[in-house]
Amino acid sequence: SISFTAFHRHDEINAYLDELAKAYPSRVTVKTAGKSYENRDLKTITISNGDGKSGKNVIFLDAGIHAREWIAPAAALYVIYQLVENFVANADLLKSYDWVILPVVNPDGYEYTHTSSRMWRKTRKPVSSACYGTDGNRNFDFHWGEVGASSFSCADTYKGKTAFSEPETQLVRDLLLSLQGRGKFYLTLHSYGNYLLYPWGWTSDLPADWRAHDEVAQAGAAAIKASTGTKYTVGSSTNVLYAAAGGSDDYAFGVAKFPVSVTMELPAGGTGFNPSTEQILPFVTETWTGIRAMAEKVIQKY
Ligand code: 0X9
Ligand code: ZN
Repeated sequence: SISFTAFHRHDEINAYLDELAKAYPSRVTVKTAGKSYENRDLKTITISNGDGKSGKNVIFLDAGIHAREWIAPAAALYVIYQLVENFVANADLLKSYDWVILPVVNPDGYEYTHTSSRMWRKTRKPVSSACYGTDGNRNFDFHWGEVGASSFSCADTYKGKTAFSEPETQLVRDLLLSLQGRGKFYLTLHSYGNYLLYPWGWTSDLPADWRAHDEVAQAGAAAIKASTGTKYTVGSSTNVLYAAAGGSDDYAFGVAKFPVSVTMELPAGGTGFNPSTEQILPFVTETWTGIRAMAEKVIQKY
């Protein structure tokens, strides 16, 4: 099992996934989908209800593309914990859908924030003699580099030498494309600021079907508001936050054709990227309430 009273290292997170695969072989499949630049295993966990039916619709959730946003992988672990270890209470979420979860997209950066530099954001592949790392959320090949992304390799929002220059973003791309058709909801967890964001991130224009996104995101915000009183701002990335192209959310919607694609910016807890360990459980519980409500809405719609 895993605790929600500490932030876990990448090895512990992977060990938890492997432990679940062993304990629940009929409902859990863990795969090493690829490797990070520094050769860490990028593991996905696929969760089903064990009825043996294949080809179900899929909810794909990831977290930790930005290294320092520690509450995001913690929230992904809580989703995994609920769907697997609290299966009976959540059986409705697995009846007609499977869930695929990648809890740490950028383990090299994540480990670096634990060992060396708490505020690191990017990947860890060297890009110039002076600087390391690309912003994974500026590296996807959809209107890549057009707005809100830096060409300067030392910048925190560096877009990368080319689109998909990073093994970690290539892996998310390949997962998204492999799920095309079955993938109905892409949810990517970040922090912080209490936002539920939907496309587009590259233009202030709204997608034709923005209402579907809005309905799902509003359901999440309303559920959280009702449970804890926490307020989330809902809207398109460009319109409620800022324009930034090359994000995974725009790619999932614009290229991999997930009908609903949402970026969830979790709370800060007054300490930015560094919530106290006492805040982990309340934050991830509240986040799960929102994710659950959004998933229910998606399942009802598609
Ligand atoms: O800037 C980002 O990548 C996200 N905010 S964060 O503070 N976690 O860095 C927001 C991304 C929203 N989506 C797009 N702009 N596509
Ligand atoms: Zn982020």
